[in-house]
Amino acid sequence: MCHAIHRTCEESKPFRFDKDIWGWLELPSSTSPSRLTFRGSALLIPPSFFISTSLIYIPGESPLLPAMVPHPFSALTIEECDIARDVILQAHPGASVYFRIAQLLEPPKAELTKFLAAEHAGQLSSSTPRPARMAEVKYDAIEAGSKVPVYQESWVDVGKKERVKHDVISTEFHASLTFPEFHTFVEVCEASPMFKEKIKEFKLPPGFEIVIEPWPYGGLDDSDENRRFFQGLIFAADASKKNLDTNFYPYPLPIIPIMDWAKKEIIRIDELATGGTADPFLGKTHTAGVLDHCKSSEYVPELFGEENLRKDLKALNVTQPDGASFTVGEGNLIEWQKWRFRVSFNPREGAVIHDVWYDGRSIAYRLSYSEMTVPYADPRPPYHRKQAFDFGDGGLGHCCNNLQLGCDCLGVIKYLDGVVMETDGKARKADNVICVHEQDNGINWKHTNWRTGRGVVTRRRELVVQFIITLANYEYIFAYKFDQAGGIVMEARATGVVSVVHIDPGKTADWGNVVSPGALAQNHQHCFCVRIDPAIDGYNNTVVYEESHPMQIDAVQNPNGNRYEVRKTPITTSTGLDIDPLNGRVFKVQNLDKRNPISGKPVGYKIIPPATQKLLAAPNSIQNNRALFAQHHVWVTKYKDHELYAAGRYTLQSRHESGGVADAVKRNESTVQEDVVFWNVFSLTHNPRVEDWPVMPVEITQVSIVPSDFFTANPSIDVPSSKNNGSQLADCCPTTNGTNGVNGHANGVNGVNGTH
Ligand SMILES: [Cu+2]
Repeated sequence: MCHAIHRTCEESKPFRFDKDIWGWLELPSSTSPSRLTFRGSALLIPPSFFISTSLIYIPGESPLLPAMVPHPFSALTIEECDIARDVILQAHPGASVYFRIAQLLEPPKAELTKFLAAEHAGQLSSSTPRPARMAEVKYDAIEAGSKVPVYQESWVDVGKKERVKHDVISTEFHASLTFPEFHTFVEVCEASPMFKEKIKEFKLPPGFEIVIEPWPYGGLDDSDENRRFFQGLIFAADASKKNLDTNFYPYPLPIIPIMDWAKKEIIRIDELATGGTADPFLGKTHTAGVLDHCKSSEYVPELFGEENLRKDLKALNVTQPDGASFTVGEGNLIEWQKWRFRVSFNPREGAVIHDVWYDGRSIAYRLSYSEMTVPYADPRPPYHRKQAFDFGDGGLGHCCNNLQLGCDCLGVIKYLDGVVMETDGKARKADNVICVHEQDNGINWKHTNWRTGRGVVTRRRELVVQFIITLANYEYIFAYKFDQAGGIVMEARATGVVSVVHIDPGKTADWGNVVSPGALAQNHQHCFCVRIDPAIDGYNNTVVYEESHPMQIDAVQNPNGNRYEVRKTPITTSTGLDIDPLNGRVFKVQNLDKRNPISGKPVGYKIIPPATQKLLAAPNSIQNNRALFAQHHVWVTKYKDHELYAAGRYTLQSRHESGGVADAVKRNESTVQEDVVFWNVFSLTHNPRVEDWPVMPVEITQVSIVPSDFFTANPSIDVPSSKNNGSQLADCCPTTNGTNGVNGHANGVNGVNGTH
């Protein structure tokens, strides 16, 4: 039922616009023209206008339909994907088209920033120019009369239903892979007489069945023809357990079948050495009963044994009786505390954060996880080809988990959906690919006046925007965490099952660790790259690195030897740089045109890259050449539209990184008070532990982005220090004197006295 309204808004009181209400809204004339936030967009409106859930009508202007025009940052809708598909099909009449990826092509920044300026000034109106909604569509087309698929990419203006750009991509590059390609690989493998013959050489334990785990082929060898290949790691599963989730990874078989995609044929089966450090890199040392020494290790509770699960965990509930403190508006506009930003989802990068503001000041234009490569360090061929690019090779949109209420996050959670296009061009909603929730992360700030015992403490509340991907054996949990002190953390967690290969009984190998009998988890790295497109009080910024160096004793400058020198070096030209933890190197993105009124220094944000290793593969190795982005911890480039991917647009089967950050810095552009982009590469050198088996506990790596002379004081000083009424004394432990326990706080303060 609808409720018509004709009412007057009270000045400065928010008018909550509920579903099913429509009518004329009058605003006090003194406020004319007024600002109104409608579906996440700030609008400038006259005192009287017609409003409904999907429409604002201002007399004399054409009706504004914000609901039908997505925000320029919003991902493509299903309808827009359908239009893009239809335009592509019309452009290739009679062709067979195989769609790989369709996603929003973000508008040119110069155009979009004008729109954003109007949005933030509350001046959006129906006549504000909006950037065209553009789809970037990647597909193969087999034209009528041809049998050869040709990979191409098009830009489609969705509003005009027109293709505006079309490129046939050189066969030097390979299109990112799709899930159906993986399924085809499995089918071809299962049907292959060569594969069946090879499997017969193994004497599998009774009831065991073959499991094929498809992998990207990795970097092409010089001897490889530049064709599209797939490879697979082969395992065996104990089917007698009658549970599809039985863990097959403890049973690796020493073969890797290779499929030629064009022929849909297994063309070769690589036989894997199964020896230890002292054994040759090639040649067979295993016996026919290859799995005889392998042991089951289950993790799903029904196979692990419910009776084996620990029983002493009591409930820990996160309750938010008043609901969430954040709101999610139209166009995934998230407002929380003093933060305001948008979230979008695309199949290549997952969740992306746009247009980040704090307390009315801009911080960043765009934050994203740009790329990740996982090179394996087992020197025996063909393991140098075990190197996935988890963003570029496949696009992770299809690998994102459907997040589960009460499992992946606790508390009051908002889930956001994505849209992905299937290979037949059908767009579908990917449910719950992003979750947004608040969490408590211990103490934020505290001070106790030891003279009086009066302490003031505030909790560190964070807003988490998270997505999780499953890539065969591994899981990655990526999060953006916003805090109440103006800081952001970009966090990657690695979990899942470490990748294992077969090893003979009793042997060990320097390039890995035996994590289960017969299963060697190979050493590897996870090299991540985050892309930070800052906007510190505007888009023109400068990156400066700051180091703290010891100083010699000097009668004038350092008479007592306690002084140390803080050196600041601005990055004047696009370049790659490294961390230097021993000199405390931190990077600051500053706006040199704006000074902090307290310190007189430029306003800025400090980026603290984690102290991790760079890519370890040798210079000129194939692994290194295709991941040049991982040669430095930091890259500073000048912004260029659509330059988003650290290892370039095409990573699958690459021999050399092309169009990534290493190429971008070669433009030698000025980066002083320019629109700069900061890329941080960090890694997890993962020499597996037995404790990583059968599923590894998360390894966490974080990049901190914190204000540095941006504000005039601790921005979270206004966070209330309310006492949590849900907290209670533990009754877990026998106490000799309960009263002492209650006095614990005051006693602690007195204890400080004792140390002075
Ligand atoms: Cu790992």
